[in-house]
Formats: sequence, structure tokens, C-alpha cells
Amino acid sequence: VAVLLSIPAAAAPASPVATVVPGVERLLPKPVEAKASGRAPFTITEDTRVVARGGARPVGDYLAALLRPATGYRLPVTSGHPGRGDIVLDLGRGKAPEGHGGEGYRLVTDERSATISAETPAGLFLGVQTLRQLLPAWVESRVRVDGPWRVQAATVSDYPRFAYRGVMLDVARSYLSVAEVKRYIDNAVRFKINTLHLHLTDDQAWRIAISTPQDNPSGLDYEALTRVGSQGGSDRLGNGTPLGTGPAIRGSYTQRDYAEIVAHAKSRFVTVVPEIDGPGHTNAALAALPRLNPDGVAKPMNNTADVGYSTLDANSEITYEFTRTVYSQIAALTPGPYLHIGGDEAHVTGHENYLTYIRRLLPQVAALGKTPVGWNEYADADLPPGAVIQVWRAASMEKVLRQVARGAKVVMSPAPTTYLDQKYEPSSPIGLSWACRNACDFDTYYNWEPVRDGLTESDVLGVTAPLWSETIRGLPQAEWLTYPRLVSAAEIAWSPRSARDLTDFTARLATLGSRLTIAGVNFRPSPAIAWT
Ligand code: TNX
Repeated sequence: VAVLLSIPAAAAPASPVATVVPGVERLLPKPVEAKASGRAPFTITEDTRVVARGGARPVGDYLAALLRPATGYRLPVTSGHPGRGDIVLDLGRGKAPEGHGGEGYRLVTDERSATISAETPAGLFLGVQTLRQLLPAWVESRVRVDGPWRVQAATVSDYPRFAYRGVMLDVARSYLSVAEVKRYIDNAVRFKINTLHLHLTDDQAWRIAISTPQDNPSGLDYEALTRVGSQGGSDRLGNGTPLGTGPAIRGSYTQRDYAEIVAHAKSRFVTVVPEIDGPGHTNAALAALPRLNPDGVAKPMNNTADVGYSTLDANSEITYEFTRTVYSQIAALTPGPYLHIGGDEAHVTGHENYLTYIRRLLPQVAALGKTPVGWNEYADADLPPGAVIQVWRAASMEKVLRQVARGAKVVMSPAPTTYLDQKYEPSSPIGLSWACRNACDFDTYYNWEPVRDGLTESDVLGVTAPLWSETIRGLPQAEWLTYPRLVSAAEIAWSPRSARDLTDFTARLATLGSRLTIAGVNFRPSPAIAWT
């Protein structure tokens, strides 16, 4: 199998290969409880309907749209009475495993029906992902394939360990189109990921349009942020060594584009967490808006992968006029509760200035009704209760723990075991290697525990796997670095700690290869897996 291979979505392999029909023992992530019942299997036939009443209807439509291309069946979505052979989405109080409303669900399959029950549409959606994995891998085909479309008779009772199960896309170092981001979301949700952290701005580029407001005392030309700032990307190291395989990809989102991504994510029960980084990682803004610089002179754009050389001026009112404008426009487009303010690697800001900056920003975020999220470093400042610290350097936990004691929460993204931008091994054609050096495959990314270093279970909101994009050109390369490692992060975030078992996980991953191939998702076929 060629690395970095792109498989067009419409082209299913020409000759059918036998794929293992997975039973509940193959599910990814591993459910809380799953048992084969020994009854006769459920079969989707041309007479099957999707019965989804009231609030279950959008999930019913989603499921029917998933199943129609491969089966070729009509699969009407109806609010009528369930009959033999139907798929039933049953929404209501008391339907989820006890004590776990929200994202919990129950799935029962046998010869009479496949029934998913949950207290919320999100729970139904997660149950649908489980049902999807129990069908033959050919269900992922975009063209019609012969059945039979059998599902093992089983009972699954499931709910997440953590509420925040994230993946981060860095669209600043290398742009991804709206269609690519949507596709990336559609594949991540297979593994019950429910949060998309979008890293929208950095030194190399600014990717989201900001409009000049009426109230603009300093006369900043906000349209320049994308006019100038979208023209960059990362294409080389500071010493000139070229990065990536292909030209750096430029571009930006209009506010409508961004709203479209947010709406698509919402339809998949995914919360978007937008990040506008500062006071460091701001060269593109300093290049677009000269007045952000103390000397009033625009910085040159810089396409190296260098970090830590730029800063907003913490002692200038223009800086806070700028952040207020930017964050208020982003907040208005973002229904989710979070605004990510970055805060990482501000190496030329100076400690006092850094604290000044964070202390000025926190009330701005609060005034917008949002919960702040920031990288480790921002725990140097006192944070409001509920603020979220994204831990990437698990080495410096003291300050994080002090803020946790004051009510902050943690999302774990330890670089050596969650960074999807790292090479799998030294010979990988793309990827960086500062955080994880030699063996950086799904096993390393599976063998770690988020509740550690003095944290307790309730301190941890969840896990995010970040895909930095200095070396990535386009979606197939993004997918190649993402799969199978994102599945490791997804299982750590979803499954009970007691269920974690590398041998079992490796065996379950084996059936994923044919499924991803048929779905047209690129992945790295790890040599450690006996792909079936
Ligand atoms: C560190 S981790 C960064 C990013 C880089 C990444 C490359 C963090 C908060 N900052 O700016 O893209 O390493 O692996």
C-alpha cells in the first residue's frame, strides 16, 4: 500500500474482498458493556424503514443517508409504528444507561429490529456509529454492493468516560478547504469524537475573515487580516530545509464558510472550539495590521516553521481593541461554550507582559459569555472557575494544579502521546519529530493515562489529539497522519479505564483497514497490525 495515497471517495475497489463481519468484540472505541445474545441476526432489507419520531428525526435522516448508497434500499424515515425488520431510534427519558443521560445509549439488535435508545439526539447519533461498525465494511461503499446486510444479535449499553473528546486541526500552517474540514469531521465522528478544535491563526497565516466594525477608534483595516494574512503557510524550517510534499496551501474562510463548518459540525453533534492564538504566534496579524506593532511598521510575512519570535504589544490599547473585535466576531459565529485564546510559546513577550495580556483577555472572553480555553502557559495567570487548560507539556504541572484547585478544568494533549503531526517512525515522509521520536504509532498513543500527575477524574474534561500542519498538504496527508492514531485518543477519551488493553485494541483495529479503504479514508497501514 502506497503511503500518502489518496483514494477518491467514489471509487470503491473493483473486486469485492471478503471482509470480516464484525461482532461487538470489534467495536472502536470499546463500549462499556456489549454482549452477543445468541439470537438470530438483524438484517437490513429492501423493506427496512428507519423509525424516528420527533427529535430523533435528524439522526434518522443521517442514518438513512449513510445506508442508502451501499444498500441501494429506499430506507424511508418514518414516525409510524415500528415493524419487523425496522431500525428504531427511540428518544426519551430513562432510555440511556442509568445515571448517564446525554451521550449514553443502548443498542439492541435481533431478528425483529435494531433499536437504539437514548435520552438525547447526541446519544442516538453515537449509537448510530456503533450500529454502523456492526455492519459489513462494504456499507461504507458509495456505490451499490450486494448484501446481505446482517448485524449480529447483541445488546450494547454504552456511555463516555469523558465529555470532551477532541481533535485539533491546524488550518493556519496549511489550509484545508471547507469541504475537506467537513469530511475530516465526518470521519472523526465514527470514533465518537465530539469536539473540533480549529487553530485558525498563527505566525504563518490568518485564516478567518474579520470585518471592520463601526466602532474602530484606531482605524485598523481588519479586512487586511485575510487579504494579507491568508497568503502564507509553512513550507520550510528556519534553516531553509523544505517541509512537506507539495506547495504550501493558502486560503482563508469567509465568516459564512466558518458558519458552514460550525453548522456541519453541529449536525454531527460536534462542538467547534475556535482558537485565535496570542500574544505569540501572531506574525501574520502583525504583518497585516501595521498599527499592532509598537513602531507602526508591518512585519514581513514568514513561511518558516519557526515559533516563539512574535508578540502582540501587551501595553498598547490597540492590542485590546483588536482582540475585542476579533473575539466578539468569532464568538457571535460560535454556538459552543468555548473560546480558545492560545497563549502558548510567547517567548519574546516577557513574563509581566504575558500576565498583563492574559489578565486583559479573560474579562473580554467572559463578557462574550464564553469559557476560555488556553494552552498550559496561561495557567501562569489566575483563571476563573471552569476555565479550561489544554495541557501539552505534562512536565510543568505545578501551575496547572494550582489553577485546578481554584476550579479550572483540564483537557489533556500531552505532545509525546497525542500529537498527530509527529512522524510514525524516522522514515515517515511527512511529520515533525520533536515530541515523539522513534515509535509513535497507535500503540504509543494508546498506552498513556490522562488522569495523572496529581489530577483526579473530575478535574479532567477530556482529551484532544492535535494535528499541527507544518508538513501537511491537503486532506489525504492529514488523514494519513490521523489514522489509526486518532482512534487511540478516541478510545482513551471514551472507554472505561479498566477496559484499556493494547492486545485487544490491536485486534480490533485490524478490521478498520478495509472499512477505511472502502470509505476512501487514507490511513497508515501500521506494520504491527494484521489488517483484515
Ligand atoms: C508546538 S504545542 C506548538 C505548535 C507547533 C507544534 C509542532 C503548541 C501549543 N505549540 O505551534 O505547530 O509544536 O509540533
